[in-house]
Amino acid sequence: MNTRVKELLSQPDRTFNADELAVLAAYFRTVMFSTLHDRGTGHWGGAASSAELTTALYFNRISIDPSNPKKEDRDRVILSKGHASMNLYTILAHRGFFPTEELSSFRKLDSRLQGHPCMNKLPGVDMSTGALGHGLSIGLGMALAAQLSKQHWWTYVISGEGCLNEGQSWEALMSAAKFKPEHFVLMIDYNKVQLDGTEDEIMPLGPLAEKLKAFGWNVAPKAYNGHDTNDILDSFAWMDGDDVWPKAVIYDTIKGKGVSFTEGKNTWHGAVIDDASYAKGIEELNADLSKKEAAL
Ligand SMILES: Cc1ncc(C[n+]2csc(CCOP(=O)(O)OP(=O)(O)O)c2C)c(N)n1
Repeated sequence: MNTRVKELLSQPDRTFNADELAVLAAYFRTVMFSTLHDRGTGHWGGAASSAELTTALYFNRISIDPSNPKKEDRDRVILSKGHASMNLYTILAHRGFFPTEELSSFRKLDSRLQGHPCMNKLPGVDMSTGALGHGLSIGLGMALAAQLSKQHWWTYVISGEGCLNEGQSWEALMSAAKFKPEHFVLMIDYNKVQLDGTEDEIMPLGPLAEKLKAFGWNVAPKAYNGHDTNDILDSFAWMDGDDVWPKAVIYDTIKGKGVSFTEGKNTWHGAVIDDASYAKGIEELNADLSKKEAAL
């Protein structure tokens, strides 16, 4: 770990600004890419897609306590696109939920870091995910639990558009619009590329914002850039803006973001990162990290 990142991560304050978040996300990408290469398994494309979204949530916004992972009134985050587990694991480790050294156990037998996140094994995981489309229904339950118990935690569901291909997501969208739990937010990592093709080839979702509105959701007035930490912080300001629930935010993202030859390619959804690709890719990721550090 380089010194600047170390300094940032050793700060007790967890409300980093946009430039600091950009450095952290760039660093986390290097960790994810290296770990997935070392282990010869896992999902790079989707993990790279959500890197800034998860970094901004965990290092700027949510209220959690890594020393008390089950704290009753903590904010909840559900990574509905559970195959992007390496993204969540990297964030949770660097946020203090478990030692960063444990990342190297990814997908080994008996590891707490399974291919898809397991809430019963790993502290910090609010829900086991992996079967696409479950996250929103579960998140709705958590948000309703807050309402019923008169607590005020926020519930965030991070969903790929693959989750929205599942009928269950649309049942949850209808139910949430009926019950309107406060502090319930759907964050859509909209990279438009899935496992074996593009969204348009598999199941076109557009016009997505209009559909969400028609289902009764309060939808952010624009699609934010999910790799621009300034834009993500603006989306957080929008979440805080009015009291109309539930809220949905669409983020335009790029699958495999950060490595030129993986960007926008479904073939890099879950491909093994071979040595030659690793050498080329890590050079690009390190260069991006250096550029962002220089801008601090
Ligand atoms: C119910 C279900 N069907 C199929 C799969 C196989 N699968 C895993 S990831 C994926 C595509 C995910 O695409 P998206 O949600 O857009 O994620 P991202 O592009 O961010 O990786 C599919 C079809 C699954 N995990 N669950």
